[in-house]
Amino acid sequence: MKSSAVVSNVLACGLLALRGAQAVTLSPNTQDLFDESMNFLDTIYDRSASYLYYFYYPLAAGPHETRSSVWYATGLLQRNKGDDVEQAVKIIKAVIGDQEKNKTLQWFGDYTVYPEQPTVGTEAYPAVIYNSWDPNWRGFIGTNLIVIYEEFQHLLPQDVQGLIVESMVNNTIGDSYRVGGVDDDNLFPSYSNPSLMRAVASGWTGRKVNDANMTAAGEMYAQEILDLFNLNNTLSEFNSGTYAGVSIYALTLWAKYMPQDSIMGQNGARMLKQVWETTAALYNPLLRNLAGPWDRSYGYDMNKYVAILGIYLWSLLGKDQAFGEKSRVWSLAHADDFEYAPLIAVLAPFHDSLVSDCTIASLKSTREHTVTTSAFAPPHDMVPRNVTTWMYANLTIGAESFRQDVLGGARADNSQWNPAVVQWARPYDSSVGYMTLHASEMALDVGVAPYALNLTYPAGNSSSSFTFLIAPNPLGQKRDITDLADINGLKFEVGGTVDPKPQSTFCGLVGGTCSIIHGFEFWNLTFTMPAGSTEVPSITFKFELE
Ligand SMILES: *[C@@H]1O[C@H](CO)[C@@H](O)[C@H](O)[C@H]1NC(C)=O
Ligand SMILES: *[C@@H]1O[C@H](CO)[C@@H](O)[C@H](O)[C@H]1NC(C)=O
Ligand SMILES: *[C@@H]1O[C@H](CO)[C@@H](O)[C@H](O)[C@H]1NC(C)=O
Ligand SMILES: *[C@@H]1O[C@H](CO)[C@@H](O)[C@H](O)[C@H]1NC(C)=O
Ligand SMILES: *[C@@H]1O[C@H](CO)[C@@H](O)[C@H](O)[C@H]1NC(C)=O
Ligand SMILES: *[C@@H]1O[C@H](CO)[C@@H](O)[C@H](O)[C@H]1NC(C)=O
Ligand SMILES: *[C@@H]1O[C@H](CO)[C@@H](O)[C@H](O)[C@H]1NC(C)=O
Ligand SMILES: *[C@@H]1O[C@H](CO)[C@@H](O)[C@H](O)[C@H]1NC(C)=O
Ligand SMILES: CC(=O)N[C@H]1CO[C@H](CO)[C@@H](O)[C@@H]1O
Repeated sequence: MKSSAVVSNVLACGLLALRGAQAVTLSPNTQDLFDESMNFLDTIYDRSASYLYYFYYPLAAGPHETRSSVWYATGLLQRNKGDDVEQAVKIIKAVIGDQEKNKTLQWFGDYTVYPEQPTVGTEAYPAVIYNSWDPNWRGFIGTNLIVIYEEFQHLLPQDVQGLIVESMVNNTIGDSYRVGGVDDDNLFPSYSNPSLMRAVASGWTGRKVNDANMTAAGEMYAQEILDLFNLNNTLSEFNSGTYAGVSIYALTLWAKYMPQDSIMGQNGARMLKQVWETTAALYNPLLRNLAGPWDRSYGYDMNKYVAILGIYLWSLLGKDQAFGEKSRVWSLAHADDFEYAPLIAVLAPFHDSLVSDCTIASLKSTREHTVTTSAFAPPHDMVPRNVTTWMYANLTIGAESFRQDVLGGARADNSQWNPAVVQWARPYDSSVGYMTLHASEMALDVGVAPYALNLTYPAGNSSSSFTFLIAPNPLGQKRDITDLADINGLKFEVGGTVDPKPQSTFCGLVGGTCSIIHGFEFWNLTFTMPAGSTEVPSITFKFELE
């Protein structure tokens, strides 16, 4: 239990140590990622439709999907074997052909979610943002078209090049209709991943067609994002296994395609390095997981779901470190994000050159240290969130204090928001145990120290409760978790003002009393306050590895 935590400065890596030169060919790790993802995507490509099938849990009966098809087209252009280029061109034309062309609609310039979808905005298919249409598809697909144009122009017929630029003009105009808080939209500068994509889409397109206003709009968005970032050199959408990957992708475009007279060209590489430094400081290579807290997560154990960051780790460090050598990545939870891999691979030679040797060493390091930083996502954060994470070889404890005006983080999504997370190695089978706070309040204070976690609800009362989602035990260990003592691999000592005896329920795949989240089943241990208590709700834990 003795420990001497080293407080780590996540900026320790400095900014100048570039690794390797920019290469045109893929590194062995990246090539391996590229080949495995393309081999998989080849099997779900429908040549007659020129779209990939819709690969998303639960698997749909037949339809195709738009966004992943463009990712695949990027891979086809990179591979350039047989009729790959012809297929890529068919995909690009089909996707742009179906792009919304009516300027008066809120989803002008957006692409379909899937090509068979009914007409959005009809009686049978009402326009519902993030549902029947997805405003972020402008960013995802548009920025991918930029990569295709920049990297593979020499393979594209003249008319397709023109089509891409025209598509980007409509895309950028349509995206300018987005204003956070208006018309059900939520695109504030703090919504990092789509903001970063919007800025580069507008900046690239404005320059391409000599539209000074469009160029200026891109710079303006970029400045707003940068101002938030510079507060602590962190993304407002902090530490997300999935969306840090998207932000890193977008920052790669800032650094690679924006000139030095652009705020994006000036800051993209630095921001990318700093995001990686923080990510590396929070990455535990033995657990193969990013430690908490996670602003937005699609799972609780990166060995069991495809986080986009996992795809980057494959490219940087190899498959074994990212997912395990034998992992069938297409069969993990959230496997559809594996479809992003060809695009990440194509950008990898440039991207990897911005990740310093020091950051690579930090990703591989198991040394004990504590990370403290903060992140700020207005308008939903009243004050910056303060993060403390203790990193140890077989145990990580990470949490953030916050004051918000919505439940479930800035995205108001409690299925993604994990403000206090503990992960540990389970010696029984080397698997990862986890415990995460399922937030039920809009304010939290945290204390994190070696082997200790304290949580307090400053605005709570006797009706407050602390719900923890807990990993089921490994196969062969106790089936039922009715109390903390039943949890495999970690010993708990509980204190605070709560009743120390939790209620236990199971949220299972085919049974139980509550629903799974993102394909993960879990035990729900909920601690309530003693009846009539007038104390501030708090719970404290001391942990010991088994
Ligand atoms: C564009 O959408 C508007 C509704 O906002 C509709 O009135 C108009 O007819 C549409 N235009 C075309 C060319 O379909
Ligand atoms: C762009 O929008 C205009 C209408 O404003 C439309 O005529 C044109 O076909 C669109 N271009 C593409 C590539 O969708
Ligand atoms: C300039 O761009 C802004 C933001 O994209 C837009 O609202 C405005 O209408 C544009 N003005 C002109 C003259 O194009
Ligand atoms: C985080 O720390 C800053 C001081 O650095 C403070 O102003 C802010 O209120 C803190 N946030 C929370 C949620 O406690
Ligand atoms: C971490 O756990 C592994 C096996 O689960 C064990 O071999 C190793 O000694 C542990 N390391 C530390 C630092 O506790
Ligand atoms: C947790 O709370 C206990 C009791 O108030 C206190 O002694 C301890 O220092 C706190 N630990 C942390 C990490 O905040
Ligand atoms: C506790 O606070 C919540 C939310 O403010 C309120 O709905 C509830 O009635 C309060 N409970 C008690 C016992 O005061
Ligand atoms: C956890 O269990 C409590 C009851 O003990 C219930 O109120 C809550 O909705 C459950 N939460 C989840 C995410 O299943
Ligand atoms: C935790 C941390 O590093 N917080 C810093 C964030 O940035 C502000 C403003 O520069 C500092 O005051 C905090 O100390």
